Amino acid sequence: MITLLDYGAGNVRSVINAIEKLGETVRVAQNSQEILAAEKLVFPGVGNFGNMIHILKQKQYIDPLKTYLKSNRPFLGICLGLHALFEESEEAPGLKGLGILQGCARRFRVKRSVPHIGWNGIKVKQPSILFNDIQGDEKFYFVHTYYVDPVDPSVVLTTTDYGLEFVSGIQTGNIMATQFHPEKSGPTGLTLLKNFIQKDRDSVMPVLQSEETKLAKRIIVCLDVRSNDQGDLVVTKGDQYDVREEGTVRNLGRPVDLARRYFEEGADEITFLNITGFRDFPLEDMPMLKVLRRTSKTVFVPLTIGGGIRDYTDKNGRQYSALAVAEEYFRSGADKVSIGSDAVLIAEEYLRTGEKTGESSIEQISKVYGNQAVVISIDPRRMYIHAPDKVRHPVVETDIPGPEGERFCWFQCTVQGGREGRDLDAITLARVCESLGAGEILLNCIDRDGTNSGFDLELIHAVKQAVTIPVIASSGAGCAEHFQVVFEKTDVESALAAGIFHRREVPISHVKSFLKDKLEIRL
Ligand code: 1PR
Repeated sequence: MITLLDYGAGNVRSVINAIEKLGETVRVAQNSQEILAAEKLVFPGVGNFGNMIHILKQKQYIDPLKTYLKSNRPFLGICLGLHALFEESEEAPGLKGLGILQGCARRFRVKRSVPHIGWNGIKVKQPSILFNDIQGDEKFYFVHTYYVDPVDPSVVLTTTDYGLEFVSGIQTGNIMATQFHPEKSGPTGLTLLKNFIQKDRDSVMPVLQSEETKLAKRIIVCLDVRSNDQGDLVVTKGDQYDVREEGTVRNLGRPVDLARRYFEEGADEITFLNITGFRDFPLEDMPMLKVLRRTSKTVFVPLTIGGGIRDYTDKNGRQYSALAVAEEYFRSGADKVSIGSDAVLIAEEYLRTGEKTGESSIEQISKVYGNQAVVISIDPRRMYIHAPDKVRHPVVETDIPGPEGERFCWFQCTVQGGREGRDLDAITLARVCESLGAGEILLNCIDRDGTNSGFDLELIHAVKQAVTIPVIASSGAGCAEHFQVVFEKTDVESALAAGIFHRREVPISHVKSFLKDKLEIRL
């Protein structure tokens, strides 16, 4: 029996699902007595250090946790569950951690995109039960802005390179903790978790040792989901956002089945976009939540969900906050939420007033769940102009002239699935959202969506240059070469596609085998 500490934030469902898949039962600790009585304790933390410590204090979990840890019973901390062991964190100055280990969590100050999101390797520094059946050259899924800096080097279990060599795992006695998420690290992560769960494992070193670890470029599959005319939730796919063919919604399969297929085929991440979320309120759309719950039982890579994340008043006048919607998505198995239409309205308001209110969905969700949990999905469209001074938006000189030979364009933001264009451009939107606390940009492109003609490199380059958070290039992938080009020409961290995978035109394995000698990827 594994006892799991759920302090109420982030996606603990995936950890429960992963442990249950390995045949072990999980009891979620409901009070301090259950922490004290645990035989093996897992502490998965996602979100913000300050928020976590406040809740641990409120629930009076601090002392029982310290008592448990001092008794040297088996403990596995994940992500914030690692940071919690230290004295403090730069994420919440002045607040004390558990202080079991001396040192603190520091913010990445590197010439790379932050948060550090994606699949990276480990360099193992001491033997551990966790490494049975681990070769040493595998990649694990990371998503964080802060890393721990222990005073005592003998507690370091693993390190990882990302602009600097940081501590990605610690071990002292039976206390183990990782910065990466084993429950999101595919089969390798499950092996590591199994080693923690099983009895009588030997402490071993992996056979291979990496010299330097590298972050892999991620290949993401996107499932655009909506109800078809019969009311069934289906994966659909549009051409330039038009998902109907001869009047009916295209049906490319069932969301849960397709997500499992993509996990098995090696997708690094899966995104669900509830594309009619702008008009149907997600908390009334229980099928979508069910999809997420069922998917997270079989898919052990990160799941992002978008659609309808905004404040909402139902027909009875009851008000729901965007934070409540996001909370439900996280509870159902999402690791990140993506905000589309609401982000545009938030940015417009911010640009009008110049004020950060702390009330917007972006600010509220990132404050509780951390920046890395908030993705901004942008749906831009090219607006051609003859001269750069014709608009007040950032303009690019384009190699793809407009219908009247225009040589300049700006990238107009749209809302409601491309139905309405706004007086705001994608570059400014990305910048504003980053400043409000977003952790990643999902950059679609209406002109390229479903065309198989390759990514819009000019758009992607312009947005990537404007922000320091990771960018996901999306829309237009038609072959494996398109991924190579977008990675090499724009330096984005990940690329997303839908149509070529749904229609089985190009398998994920082909994209990866094509890229493997050219770029760092996860095989
Ligand atoms: O505005 O917060 O409710 O979120 C709605 C979400 O639904 C947004 O993220 C928006 O991008 C998405 N969406 C709305 N309508 C559509 C549509 O297609 N009619 N889908 C839509 C956006 C674009 C990509 C697509 C790539 C790759 N889909 O996600 O998967 O373009 O396609 P490809 O590889 O086949 O070219 P809110």
